[in-house]
Amino acid sequence: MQKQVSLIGAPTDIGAGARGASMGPEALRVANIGPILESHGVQVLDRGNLAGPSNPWQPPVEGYRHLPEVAEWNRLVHDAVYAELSVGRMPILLGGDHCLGLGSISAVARHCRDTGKKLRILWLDAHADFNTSALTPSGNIHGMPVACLCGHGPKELIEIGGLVPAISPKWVRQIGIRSVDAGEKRFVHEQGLEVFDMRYIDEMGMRHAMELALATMDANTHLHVSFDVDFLDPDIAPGVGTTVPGGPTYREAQLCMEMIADTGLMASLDVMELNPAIDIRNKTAEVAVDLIESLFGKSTLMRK
Ligand code: Z70
Ligand code: MN
Ligand code: MN
Ligand code: MN
Repeated sequence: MQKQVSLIGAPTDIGAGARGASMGPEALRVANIGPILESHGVQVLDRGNLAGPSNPWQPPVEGYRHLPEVAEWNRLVHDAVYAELSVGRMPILLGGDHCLGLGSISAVARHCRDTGKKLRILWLDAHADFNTSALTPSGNIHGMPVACLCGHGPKELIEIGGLVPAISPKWVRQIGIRSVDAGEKRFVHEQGLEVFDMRYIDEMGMRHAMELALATMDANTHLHVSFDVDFLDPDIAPGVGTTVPGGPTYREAQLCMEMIADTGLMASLDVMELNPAIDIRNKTAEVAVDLIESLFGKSTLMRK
């Protein structure tokens, strides 16, 4: 059956440390995400943009910047993502900053509970996003969604999908990590997240990292991909709020996406942290869409 995809725009930078990710959804549309997916035989419905609170750009309060607004945006994302999954469509969340991974994945986790699916999450990112209010150096909630999903965070964030915790750290595989705060690093180890950091990828190769990251999946797995565009090396993806040098090259990132596509298990996707205010002629949006094509099975002429 034809894959049925729904695009959900979440135009906000409410959890970020720089303004501009609010323009991400439109930049992805300008880079032709819809028509390009259709050219790969996918049926695409663009649900338009969610309308949440504006960004008051205030300093953190008790370790969180904009907590009420972050909670409201995540409730909207949760409801929209859950609704698409409930009617058998594949949601693609167009971010928006990565704090919204919380709303998206809590909806996916709820859907997996409803349907008896095994959830696996690939977190493609330069950052572990595993801070808490006690550990965070910034108060920016886009540095906290994975911890919140695992039950470590404020009530209004951890309860969004109904069940606390929404996920187990054992379901997460992080790829491309290269910027983790000191306290956050200890917490990642303590909680037992599986991390394929850049050191690992440099030594063992993207292929081996992905083979392990995808190893425990089977036909009953719902694979969620949370793609923070700052996963990519800044050479190919300068248009993000926080560039971190030493990320995957174009070729490594393509292989990563192709190996995910080969599983045939991806059932939901986030595309986050694209920041057109910092980009060069929409280059980063275009590379993101190019990689998303590979996630949907674009492959070279040499392979069938
Ligand atoms: C740092 C913090 C961060 C981007 C996540 C950075 C967090 N660990 N930055 N995504 N772009 O402030 O928590
Ligand atoms: Mn389903
Ligand atoms: Mn992130
Ligand atoms: Mn990041």
